[in-house]
Amino acid sequence: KDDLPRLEEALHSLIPLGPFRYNISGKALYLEDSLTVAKATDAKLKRLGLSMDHAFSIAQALELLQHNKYELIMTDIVLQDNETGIDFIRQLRSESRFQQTPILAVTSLESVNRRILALQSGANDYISKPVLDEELFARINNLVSANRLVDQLTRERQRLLELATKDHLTGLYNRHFMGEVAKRRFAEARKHQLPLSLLVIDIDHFKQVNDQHGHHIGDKVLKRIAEALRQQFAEHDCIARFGGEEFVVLLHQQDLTMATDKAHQLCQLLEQLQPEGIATSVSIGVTSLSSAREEFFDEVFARADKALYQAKQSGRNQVVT
Ligand code: GH3
Ligand code: MG
Ligand code: MG
Ligand code: MG
Ligand code: MG
Repeated sequence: KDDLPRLEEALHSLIPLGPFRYNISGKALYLEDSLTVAKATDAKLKRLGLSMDHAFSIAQALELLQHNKYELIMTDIVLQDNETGIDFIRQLRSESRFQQTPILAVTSLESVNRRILALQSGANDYISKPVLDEELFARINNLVSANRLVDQLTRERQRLLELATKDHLTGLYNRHFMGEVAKRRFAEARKHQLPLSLLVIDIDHFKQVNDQHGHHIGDKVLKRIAEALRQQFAEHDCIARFGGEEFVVLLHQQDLTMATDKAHQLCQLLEQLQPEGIATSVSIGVTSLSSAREEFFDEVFARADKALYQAKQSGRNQVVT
């Protein structure tokens, strides 16, 4: 410990270290059984722009983690009461919400094994005691920056996934994604001999809604109907907006009778709904996947669409199977 200032000095003379600016904010958690070390570290992290919470034990650290969001978790390895930072790291990594949190292990210089064990247990990096300030800052900066990049990419990926799979107006799945889901569900239904049904739902005389009330109100009606569909069907049933005022529902593990019942219920519900105070109705074509031979989505859809056409021909606001 007494050598630390001299070590820092030696480091500075070997490699000139200019003032390096880091852009870190937020909070760090430090599990450390020495109050002195914790206090000294707190002062260092403040210079980086990080505030620090200190825990003496794993239980205390986990308690703090329940109520706080940390940019970084630091852990000492040898703790009191036979606890180790290795246990702590393993515990964190076993929980999905801490999969990605940067963990920095603080190990003593001579304990090579513990350092390796810390990395093997899921620590992203380690730093040796006595801790050199500039090294600590650089390691923390790298860890936090990398994690922020991952966060940003995850959010961006999520946004792109939404754009690629969902209909912008209603938030329902789009036609393309329904095709993808159908492929998997069809294969699954065949493999396990399970029923699968399809509804094609088309709003009746929707052009008139636009003509009489304007496109903006038409959009609101579409959103309201989409919401009703979401409420009416189960999580497992894939609901998509297929075209302008046409929706398709893939009914998970439901045979033709069940699907037809659902379609009748939906027909009645939407007739009563009067979205935006406008009387609306739908026509529905229903079909089920054949268990006798392999079928593809396009032909099953075509069959339901044909039934829908008949429903329209027979006066709308009805179900044809
Ligand atoms: P039918 O009972 O035969 O289905 O009559 P319809 O008027 O509903 O059918 P048609 O295919 O003639 O017209 C569909 C209308 O849906 C035309 C179009 O203006 C409207 N539409 C399609 N997409 C949108 C949309 O995103 N927003 C709004 N407001 N209207 C849309
Ligand atoms: Mg210790
Ligand atoms: Mg039409
Ligand atoms: Mg229509
Ligand atoms: Mg239509």
